[in-house]
Amino acid sequence: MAQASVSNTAQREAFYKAIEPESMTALWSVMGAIITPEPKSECVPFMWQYDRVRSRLLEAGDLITAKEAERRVLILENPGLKGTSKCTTSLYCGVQLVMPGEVAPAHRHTQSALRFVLEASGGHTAVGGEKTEMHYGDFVITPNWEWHDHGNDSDEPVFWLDGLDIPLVQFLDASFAEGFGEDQQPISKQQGDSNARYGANMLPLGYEKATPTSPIFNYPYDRSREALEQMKRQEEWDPCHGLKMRYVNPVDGGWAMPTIGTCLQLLPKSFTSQAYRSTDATVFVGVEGKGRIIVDGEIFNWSPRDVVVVPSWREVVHEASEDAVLFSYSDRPVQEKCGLWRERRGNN
Ligand code: 1HN
Repeated sequence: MAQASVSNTAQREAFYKAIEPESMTALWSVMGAIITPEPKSECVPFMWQYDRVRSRLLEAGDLITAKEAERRVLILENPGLKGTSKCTTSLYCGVQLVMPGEVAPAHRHTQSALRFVLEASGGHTAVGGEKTEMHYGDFVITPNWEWHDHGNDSDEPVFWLDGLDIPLVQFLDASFAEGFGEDQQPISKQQGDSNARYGANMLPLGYEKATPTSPIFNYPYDRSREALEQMKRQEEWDPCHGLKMRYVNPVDGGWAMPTIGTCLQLLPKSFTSQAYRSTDATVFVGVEGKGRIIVDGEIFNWSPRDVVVVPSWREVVHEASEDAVLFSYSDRPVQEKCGLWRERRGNN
């Protein structure tokens, strides 16, 4: 913007220096950097191969217990955002390991979390007095300020992806956190309680929305996958997304989480998408099959459980040589609420 047309003179430089100790800055000297004609992000496109993350996590398993670490997680930090613990400018991503017999102690915080289960033959998480078992591909929600703890009663390690709105909460200076004081919170509800009440296309009569987060806490993969399989028969592909469904809050039809939008999409065999860009930087997780995400010409060949990040407003193309399924999350709900979200279909 203006910056290009504002040149530096010795007088102006002296003025900028003079006002600096008085905590003032001339807008015209920085305007072009802060009001860009289109998004300019430090976040870069990147892919983490699951095998590498998994073996490093197992190394960490020999180094520290889940209890001592509180959460044994390797952060997937964007190489363009080093030292910030961010995967995108607004969102965090990590992969967590809970070894057989371990417990990740109960705590709560104002950051909201999603879990996307990568390997589990019997791990569980407890939220708000209810326990849920975790299976591959399940999308599990930890709403903000709810007590949560994790455990693994099976004899295999459990791995899942954590997506949190940490950078967003940090930006707003709204972080609170506390420990429960015991490893596990008391369980007061039967397993499956929230899915019975809220996940059967019904709601208890008179139910009133109490929080902005979906009352369903585990969206099991088999049900979401079955929906995609049924719809696949219609072959009504979106040219940019294939078949993309968003997880909803059954109370109001909105996103399942207030700060993080989550989707599951099917790319049919031999599909090549149209070019697409949107203002919500997106974290994709491979679930089934193999595919290719091309970001401004840079190719990422993904397999199940690999993680690919696409920054804001970068051109993305999807290709799949076989039926392929991707889970994804972004800050789209926040941008929509603020009237900021934009997309562009096709190249230009
Ligand atoms: C957290 O509570 C979990 O509960 C995982 O599993 C990752 C990263 C930062 C802060 C809190 C969990 C987290 C986290």
